[in-house]
Amino acid sequence: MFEFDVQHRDGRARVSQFQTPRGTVITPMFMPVGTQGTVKGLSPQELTDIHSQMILANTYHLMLRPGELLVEQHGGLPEFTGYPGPFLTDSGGFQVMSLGHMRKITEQGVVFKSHVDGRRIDLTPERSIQVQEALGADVIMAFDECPPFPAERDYIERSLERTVRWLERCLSVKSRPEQALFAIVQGGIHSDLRDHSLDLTLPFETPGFAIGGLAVGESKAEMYPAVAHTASQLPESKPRYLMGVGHPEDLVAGIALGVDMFDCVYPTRTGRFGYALTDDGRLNMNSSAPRTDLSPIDPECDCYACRHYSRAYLAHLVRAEEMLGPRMLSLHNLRYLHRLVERARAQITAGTFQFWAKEWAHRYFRGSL
Ligand code: PRF
Ligand code: ZN
Repeated sequence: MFEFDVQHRDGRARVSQFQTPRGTVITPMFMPVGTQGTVKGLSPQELTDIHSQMILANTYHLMLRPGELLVEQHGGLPEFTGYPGPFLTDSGGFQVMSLGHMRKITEQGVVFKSHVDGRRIDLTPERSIQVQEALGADVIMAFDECPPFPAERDYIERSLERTVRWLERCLSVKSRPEQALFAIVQGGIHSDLRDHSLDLTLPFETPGFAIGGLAVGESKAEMYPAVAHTASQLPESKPRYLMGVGHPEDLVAGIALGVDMFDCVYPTRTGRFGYALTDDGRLNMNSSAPRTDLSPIDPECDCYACRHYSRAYLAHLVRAEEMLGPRMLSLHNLRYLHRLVERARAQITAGTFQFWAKEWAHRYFRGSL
């Protein structure tokens, strides 16, 4: 279980297989975000059709509503949601900090007021694992703290040390061998603090490691070196997950640096806002050009929207605020990212990834951006 086999390498990029109880996934992969146990607007059948492999769900949201015990009574997330494949759950700390009210962090954990009904909630490493075990995902995440950006160096250091103590507490209560717990490396954009986090975290030898604390407001010129520095010190033989990252160019850059797993709300959120991802950049469906364009969003794309609808029809749906519009743009954007990682895997396998990545970026940034 949780065997991770690297099958091809090209520079630092790699193609691997990762075995989970609900099926083998191929990396690099992009995980759609299903915060509330649903990828906004899309059915499980649609996710399967676009070759989603693993869905991310959130401890924070599901413990507040409908409550993890209800999900457990159904037999876990796949049974509750109808999506039969692998799931990963995030541990909740990051969501508390970005969404919770009146939150307070102590050594014990995080206390906050529920955004649903104002109840006082205590989230600790132990409670996060208890909830994640009830939700029943294949991969669960350690309870960590992701400091805001910018934050004092001193604070980031004390916080990453506490995150390691929390990791220890997570591991000591974890009881289900059929779930893999990934540790999370923190340290902001400081390479020495990343080293410190790595030194303290790697000895736990968890079945996978995440790079947390990035994509929180720093520039890409600050984020990419932090990813490179961290990824290069993670074990070759375990999956590497860059949390909350996301944009097409970040996937290509992250894969080049040896990252295997990504998640982000970007494709679905930008779709709901009326944007379509293409190799020529992000297309604004509210702009004038698509209104009269009878071609599909992307003639190369095999998603339902590209096979059945013109840009003009989709632009009409968006303007008329018909719900099929955001649904189809979300579907297309997710398929775009899945196709992007599929193309990256093919290029890594052929040993042509670096060349392809440069060409891809050249076209993407010459386009509508
Ligand atoms: N920690 C956790 N979840 C996360 C992050 C993190 O640092 C990020 C950082 N971008 C996104 N999601 N637990
Ligand atoms: Zn499409």
